[in-house]
Amino acid sequence: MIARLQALEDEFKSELEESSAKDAVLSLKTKYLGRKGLFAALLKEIPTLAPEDRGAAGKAINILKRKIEEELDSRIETISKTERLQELSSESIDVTLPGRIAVSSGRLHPTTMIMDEIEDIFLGLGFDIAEGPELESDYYNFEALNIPKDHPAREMQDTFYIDEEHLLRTHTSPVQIHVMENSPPPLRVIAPGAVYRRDSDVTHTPMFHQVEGFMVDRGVTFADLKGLLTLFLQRLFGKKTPVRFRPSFFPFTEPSAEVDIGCVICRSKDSACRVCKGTGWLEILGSGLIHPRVFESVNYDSTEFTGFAFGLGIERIAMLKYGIDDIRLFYENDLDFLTQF
Ligand code: 2U9
Repeated sequence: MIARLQALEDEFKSELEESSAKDAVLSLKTKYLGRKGLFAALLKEIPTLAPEDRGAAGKAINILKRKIEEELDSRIETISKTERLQELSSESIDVTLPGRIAVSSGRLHPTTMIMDEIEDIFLGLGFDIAEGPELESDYYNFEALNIPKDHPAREMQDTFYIDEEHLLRTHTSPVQIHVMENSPPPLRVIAPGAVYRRDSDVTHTPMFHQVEGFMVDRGVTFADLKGLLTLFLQRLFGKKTPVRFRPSFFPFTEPSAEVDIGCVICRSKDSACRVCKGTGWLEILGSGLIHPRVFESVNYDSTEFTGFAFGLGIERIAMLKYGIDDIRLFYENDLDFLTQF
């Protein structure tokens, strides 16, 4: 029996050596350890041996059986581990590889970009930012700004009325009225936001954006207005940009001035320039010293305080800066247009 077991062990070893696939090792296990396997057959032979040999034979069979079992199990485990590693490495994803579809990222609308730039300049000059409702009363949009009901200036800004008393604001000036009603001078504030006018052509959309601003204190003069607006425009368009002031009229300011900059497209050098029409100048904003009647409506003493105010249209600035000739392009959601800036 001992010699047979030795031969069996040798045979097992050479068979195991040749079995590298998991299936082959599993069938070896069946061949040796299965219910109808070689060891089951050996154990069945024990009762046929001489009684004094049975104990030793049984023991030897079981020792070899356990040894073979351990070797098979350890081989199966090694194969399983290798297979799992191969599986993992074939399934792994290299997250650093570039994607197959180009992902386009979102970006700011050109109007927002100009608005942010203007806000940054005024924040740097010590101004606060104020916002207010787009639905306003006739009083805040017109009356408090020295534009009475029959005033021809109401026709200059064709208005969307909600009812007799309410409207969509035609400028952000009502924000400044709210600010003055709620805080005493000195004040330095800008009011950016959307405004609405019944108008639509290549230079007008029914909704557009403005930044208005004002400063109120003792002793504010027209020289302060000129100094601050020149500084602002040269920060926005470049240090060497020429700036000029022309007399104008607005009901809420007296005296009033329109402000031009030297053409940023042709640098005032092209008599056929499409943008400045050969004049060399671009009208950029309106401004003036705040009318004493406006101060009266917010209970500011106009003998003690003076102030200046100004207003500009954002889309117009973006059009001039980027050489765009139709304002409606801003609101057509055409990505080919919007992704250029
Ligand atoms: C208060 C007092 C005065 C704001 C001003 C302008 C001149 C002006 C236009 C520019 C182009 C509007 O977008 S636009 O059509 N604005 O010309 N705005 S002075 O004056 C104020 C505002 C508030 C209390």
